[in-house]
Amino acid sequence: HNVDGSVGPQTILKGEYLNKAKIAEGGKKLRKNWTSTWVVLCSNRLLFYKESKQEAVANLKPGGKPDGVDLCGAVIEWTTEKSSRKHVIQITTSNGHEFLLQADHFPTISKWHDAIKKAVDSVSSG
Ligand code: I3S
Repeated sequence: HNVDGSVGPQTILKGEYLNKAKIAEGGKKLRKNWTSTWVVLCSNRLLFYKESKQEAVANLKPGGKPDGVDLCGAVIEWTTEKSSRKHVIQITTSNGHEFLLQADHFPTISKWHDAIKKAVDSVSSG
């Protein structure tokens, strides 16, 4: 799945499709809606695209402005309570947005968990 989803020199983990659900915005609970999202990790941000760069090119569309999450001060944790799905991680941003990310293949989501945690730790410590 590691086609070139690179978005610049800051990219530290290339795009991959993960299931994403936003469950709170600014501390306010939202109705959960799982969607397959192309996720790219940069040093201080997690970006969500509707489609991979390859597909955007194939569809002759610009990449579009992605949804993004500021990782500074964010908390990332495994959760078994927020979903009946397996292999779910929760990201809570400093401004109270909450996201779930999930993949059926455990090694996939585990790799993203570890990479996001590293990014959070390094961007939050200074
Ligand atoms: O936490 P919830 O409310 O049980 O999440 C489920 C709902 O989002 C459901 O949609 P509806 O509210 O339209 O029924 C989804 O279809 C389910 O996938 C959600 O539960 P899981 O356990 O899959 O996260």
